[in-house]
Amino acid sequence: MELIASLTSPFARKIRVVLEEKQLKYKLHESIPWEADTDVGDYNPLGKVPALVDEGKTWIDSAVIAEYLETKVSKRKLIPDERLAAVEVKHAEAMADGICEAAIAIFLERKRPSELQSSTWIERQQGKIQKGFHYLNQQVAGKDYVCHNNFSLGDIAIICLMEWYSFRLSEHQWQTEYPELSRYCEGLSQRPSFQATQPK
Ligand SMILES: N[C@@H](CCC(=O)N[C@@H](CS)C(=O)NCC(=O)O)C(=O)O
Repeated sequence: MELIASLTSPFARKIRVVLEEKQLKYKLHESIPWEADTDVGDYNPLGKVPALVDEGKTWIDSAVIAEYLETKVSKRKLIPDERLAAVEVKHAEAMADGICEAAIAIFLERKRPSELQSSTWIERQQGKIQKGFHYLNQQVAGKDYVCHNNFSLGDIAIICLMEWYSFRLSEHQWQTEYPELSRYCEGLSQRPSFQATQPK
């Protein structure tokens, strides 16, 4: 099994955490999609990480890859068997991934020459992040896990989002604004699979 990933991508990190949790051995093929000599396009026509090569087939998109790994290895479940419960976990994942896309859009916009940056675009993304964090703060209030009192792919997506956000957009001290989300993240981030995959 070979994972095409960059070490800073929150989407690739989701899969690195899933692989750690399921104790699956894999080869890490590091490739940064933004670099001129990247070979990501050889694996994913969309030029995005992560991609996973397994048994002669290449899978793309972190949500799809996580589902593939769950189907392949049912031990140490990250998506429940019961269908509605599984949709709830996928919903938490989609929310975290969507917020992450908005945060990445800001990060990329700020890399452009300042005269080309759009403050309207950045504000639009900030609105998604603000509402998204508020939603997550409510979802995890008083809880250790986002769904069904069990560790799941939903928790993985949220931790990968929040730690990427703190890593890349560190000027926003979100912890005091969203105390329940902060408490939840502090508890979960001690897990060995998160400790082993810190963005750097
Ligand atoms: N929905 C995709 C998003 C993947 C994604 O956007 N990856 C970023 C890195 S964090 C990327 O490779 N971007 C390169 C590009 O957009 O060209 C997933 O969940 O895998």
